[in-house]
Amino acid sequence: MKKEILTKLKENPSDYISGESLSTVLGVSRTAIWKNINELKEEGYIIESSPKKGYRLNQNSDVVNAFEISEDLKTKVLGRNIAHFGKIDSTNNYAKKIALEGCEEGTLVVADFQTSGRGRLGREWNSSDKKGVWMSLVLRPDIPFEEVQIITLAASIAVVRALKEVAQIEAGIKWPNDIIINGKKVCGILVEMNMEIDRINFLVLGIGLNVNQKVNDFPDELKDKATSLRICMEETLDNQKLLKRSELIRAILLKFEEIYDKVNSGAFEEIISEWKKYSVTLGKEVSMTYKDKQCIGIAEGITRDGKLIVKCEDGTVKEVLSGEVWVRGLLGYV
Ligand code: BTX
Repeated sequence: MKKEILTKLKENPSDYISGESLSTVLGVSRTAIWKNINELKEEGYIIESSPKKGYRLNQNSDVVNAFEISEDLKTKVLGRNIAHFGKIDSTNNYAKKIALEGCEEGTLVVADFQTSGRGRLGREWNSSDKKGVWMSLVLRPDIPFEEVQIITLAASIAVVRALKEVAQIEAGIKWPNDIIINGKKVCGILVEMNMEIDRINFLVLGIGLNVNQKVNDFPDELKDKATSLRICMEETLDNQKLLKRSELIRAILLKFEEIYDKVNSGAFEEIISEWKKYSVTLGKEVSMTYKDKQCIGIAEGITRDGKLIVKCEDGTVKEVLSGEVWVRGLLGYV
């Protein structure tokens, strides 16, 4: 019933619809309409009610749920099966659990709030309530496990493309997994792998994108290094435009599916060449820990499977899989 009411409200974005006409069209009592409208409000929809005119959906509603994401979703596989949570420990944890139980490829797990959002190497990912996109996808790619890094690069490209399309923001990629705007991190990507002998059983691709935070929504230790789309838009373009998390999720799913098809068909060169266009790492001085030694060099390129090629000060050239590489002298948070 809630879906039907929502559909009716969305069909008439600027007009009020009376409770009476909703109850006639949907064949239920006005009390039932009133109860469902209240439930929708509790889910986060902003519904204006006027005793004389009826109900109208405020276009500033920013709600994430399976209904909102699926509406007009153009993907073939990704996000066709959705698990949404108001609150969860980590969408990656849940995605791993259902992947082990055999869920279908492309299953999307998304939450409004994560109590234990995770970054790499056990780091925390700040995932405040309804302020960002906290999502994980279950993938079963047809690639050898040594090439898994290409998924991170592909996902980074997808996010950059989605931000350009939905928010007209040009973001950069800091190798291997940070999306950067104005020198600050707006999005992080965490890929976790489950293997069987020498092949990938499944991957969980976690994406955390800051959307609606204001500076003060971040804890002190993140204020200088994190940003959100809202902050960027206030600083730059159109601060009236409200970004909807569901719209961003749809865009990320579609952009990622386009690139994921290339991953599965082995078109890695195309992916790498697009990634290079957005990279803020290539050509920069980097500092890294390699086999327990500190090494400084220039990031010169990237291999077919996404390793960073670094020419060190001592003249040696190293290929770095992930570990720790900091871009020096460019970004605020080295
Ligand atoms: P990372 O290890 O590259 O980055 C983690 C670091 O980023 C933290 O140590 C902190 O300095 C900084 N940080 C923490 N929270 C934020 C934030 N909201 N914005 C900007 N910087 C932050 C990056 O790991 C991978 C993050 C993946 C998050 C997604 S959300 C959905 C999925 N579920 C889950 O538990 N993790 C992923």
